[in-house]
Amino acid sequence: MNLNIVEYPDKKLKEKSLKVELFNEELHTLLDGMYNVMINSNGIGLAAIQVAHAKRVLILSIPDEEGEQNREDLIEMINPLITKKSGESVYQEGCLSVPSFYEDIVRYESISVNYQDRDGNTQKIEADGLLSIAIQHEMDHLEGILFIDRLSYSRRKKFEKEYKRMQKEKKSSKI
Ligand code: Y12
Ligand code: CO
Repeated sequence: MNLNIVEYPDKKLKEKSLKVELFNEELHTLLDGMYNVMINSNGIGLAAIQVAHAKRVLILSIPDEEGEQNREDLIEMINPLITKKSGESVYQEGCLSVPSFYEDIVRYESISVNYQDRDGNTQKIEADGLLSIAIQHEMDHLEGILFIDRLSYSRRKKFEKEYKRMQKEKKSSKI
């Protein structure tokens, strides 16, 4: 499967993703393709809409204590739903769809999530720390929300200016 990362300001990223009903080979091919794209791009999380598939699918590969991303630790979430949330934490987030930009975002500290795995089995996870933040970031993508949508008016204005400048520089360096 040939997958490419969709980058802001592409309107595709604003789409609300649809519930997955079929846990078939097509879904497994998408999940495997997403894993390759995420790892090759140095990412730790990716939602299907970031590779132009509007499905409620996300993957997470949180580095271990040695900073290694192990395939066995990969979490695949289909149709995730937050059932419990508490506390507050701030983390400097980044997103493969908004390259080279990082900002502090407030999220819930701890969450419980019900989801389905690639075979349609129901799973439950309790998360805090980086995993909790990453799940919330990726679940936002399923609603068409980017982390930059959570910035204050003034920080968002600053971002738009910087991002436009960076895109111009990128374009001119390609010529
Ligand atoms: C905490 C906060 C946000 C998440 C969501 C997942 N985000 C990522 O995986 C972001 C990855 C990323 C990778 C980049 O590439 C390199 O570092 C080489 C990057 O830099 C550029 O695009 C130049 C930006 C973001 C999970 C947990
Ligand atoms: Co993202």
